[in-house]
Amino acid sequence: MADGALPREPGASDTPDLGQADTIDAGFVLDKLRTRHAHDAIYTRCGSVLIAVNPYKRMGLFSEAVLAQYKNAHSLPAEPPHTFEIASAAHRAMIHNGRSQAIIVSGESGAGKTESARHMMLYLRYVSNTSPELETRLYGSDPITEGFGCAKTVRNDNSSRMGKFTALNFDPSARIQGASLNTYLLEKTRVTQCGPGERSYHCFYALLRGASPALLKQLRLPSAEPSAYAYLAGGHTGESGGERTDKMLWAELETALAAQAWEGAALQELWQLIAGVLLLGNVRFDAANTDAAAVEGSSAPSVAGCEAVLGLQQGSLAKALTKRKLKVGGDMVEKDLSLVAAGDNRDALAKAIYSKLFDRLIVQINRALAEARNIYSPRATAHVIGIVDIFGFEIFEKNSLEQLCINFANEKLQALFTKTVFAETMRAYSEEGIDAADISYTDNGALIQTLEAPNTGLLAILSEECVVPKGSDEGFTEKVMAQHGKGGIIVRMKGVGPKDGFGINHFAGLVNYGTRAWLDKNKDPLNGDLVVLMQFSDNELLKELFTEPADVAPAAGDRKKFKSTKFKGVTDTFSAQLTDLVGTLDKCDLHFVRCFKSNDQKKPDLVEDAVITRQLNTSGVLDALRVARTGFPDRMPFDEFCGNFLVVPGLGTKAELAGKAPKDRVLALLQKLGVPGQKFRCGKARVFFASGMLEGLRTRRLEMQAKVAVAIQAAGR
Ligand code: AD9
Ligand code: MG
Repeated sequence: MADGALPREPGASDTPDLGQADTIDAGFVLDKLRTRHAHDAIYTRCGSVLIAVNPYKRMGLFSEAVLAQYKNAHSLPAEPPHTFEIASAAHRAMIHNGRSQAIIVSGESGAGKTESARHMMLYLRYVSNTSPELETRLYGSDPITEGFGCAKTVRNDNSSRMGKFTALNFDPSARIQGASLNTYLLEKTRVTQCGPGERSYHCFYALLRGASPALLKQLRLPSAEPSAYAYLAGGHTGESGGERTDKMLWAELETALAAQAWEGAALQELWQLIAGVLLLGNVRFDAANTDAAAVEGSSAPSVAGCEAVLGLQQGSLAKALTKRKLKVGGDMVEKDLSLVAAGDNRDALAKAIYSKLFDRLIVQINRALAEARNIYSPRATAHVIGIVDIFGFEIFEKNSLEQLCINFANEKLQALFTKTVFAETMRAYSEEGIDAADISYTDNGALIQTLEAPNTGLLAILSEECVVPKGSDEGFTEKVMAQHGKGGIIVRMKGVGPKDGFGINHFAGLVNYGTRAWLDKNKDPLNGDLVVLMQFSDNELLKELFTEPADVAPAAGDRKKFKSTKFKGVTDTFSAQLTDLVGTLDKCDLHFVRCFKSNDQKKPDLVEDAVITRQLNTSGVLDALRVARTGFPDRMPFDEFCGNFLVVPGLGTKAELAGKAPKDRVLALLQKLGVPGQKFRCGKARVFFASGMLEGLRTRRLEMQAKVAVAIQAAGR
């Protein structure tokens, strides 16, 4: 397709808006999406929701000509559905209604969320005359969030391993002023292990393949080969396979980091931390010493290198990894750690350094953005347009605490989704002059409460179990079942012991969660001795990362001290972030983009029905369509209804009803058909039917026509 061309619409009879269809079900939606995809129409409207099916090919849909087309459009639905249309709708609504707007983009990994968010950002930049400073500081920061927050997975060569909320600020005259960035739930485990075919974060490979041999030497890295580092060697060690090579990313990172004031010593310290993580991974412990861990002789260069780049005293790291200081009576004594505990210690430190560094990079981006804003537009922010690019619902064969957090986030966003769709439905009824005061819908509020209620919710039970003496994963599971096992939301998990997990009936379906290691995952423990060691580092950046009040749980033995300060587990932090996000979104007009994968092989021009059906359920689109049709789900324009039923013998002739207004004709026909008043409502141009009514009328029409045909045949014989 030529650059700048819009997607062809399949034909006049095809509506690009599923919300306008007479009746709706999964088969119907699947059919529509399949047909549209075959015509390269990758976007489909579904009321206020845009469904974007990943084409896995470049189609030239995002050129300047297309941007201009949406910017200049008089009315939006007249244009084919597009991510630009959603961005434009948000921008126009902000100007006309003076309200903040948010666009929630969700979908499975690899479905196209980040690409869609990027396209909408592109549109907002295009229409907002962004200052050059903001351009560099916001859009220029992309390589940083991608380099440090994205990785190759089996599903996506450039998978974002965190949720992201980007907010653009506008002043009272709708001039763009600045922006801010929030990230959620970075996947830490990837730092120390990546599965077959997957990679760790891009920045490691960019450093190894992009940096000069002199820099690698300064960073004490013995090789430029990813396979030389234990944390990378278990996964794919080649290029990510995406369009950008590691060398290209390195060049982009150099520019992007410089624009965020990462220069000179600060920049050097940053890369020292990344090198430190790689070197930590190469620290091995003597397998023979299971009770009293000791660093293996061959790892001495890695330990020394690590100490050098992390700015630690010689000999301090090996000791802190293998021993632990304990207070016995009034004295401090040193206790040997087991082989397993020392390994855990090393990995926990690597993860803590990396994730704290990531957070620091985001803080720095926000600082730079705030500076740009103060220079260019110091007026108060009046409105915000935010874009949420967040992990979609996950149902894997094995699900753990990570999936629960992700699915909890999706439940919260789904609640906003159904609330918005319902409000729109009510607005549509009111515009049609239909009394809908008695219509309500069921939402997922009970499930959200089951998860987040203070004291009794699943997350509160988890954090409590992290601090009680002898708390355990089994104890947690038992308590959850005792508290919630009878309500139908949390159920016994088939095939495992009653203390090993449970199922949760999410809006998207039943998900079975195994609860092994949940306490540890929630505590995310980092040995206090290591924290202190980092605080005494000569690497100023590292020192700063660890001097904030430790939000980590002390290991077993420190429980008393621990309980006195309020325990904040990983899920508590995430839950608080989520409450914040939902609070922000609640103040905005919401727009939704649901990204769908067309197939699981990342192939262009291929639609797999099962793949689409799976996402229809988990995306909540069908649920929303049901809510959109609450009360009177089926609808038909007056003319169409008359066209269908005036021809039915026995219901009166065209002549008899000819002089009447369309609405009166419909009312007369419905009376003749004997439809009770509570089963339909007449709007201004359409008649709305209660569930099943229209289908019943269609069947009756066919039966009546068949009867007459038989009678005519009999008479003719
Ligand atoms: V993840 O949850 O971060 O793993 P995303 O963000 O949903 O995932 P992403 O946007 O990264 O997926 O898209 C995955 C790949 O699909 C991209 O790298 C592109 O190769 C491809 N893609 C996605 N959207 C489009 C599109 N509109 N046009 C062409 C696309 N290719
Ligand atoms: Mg992404």
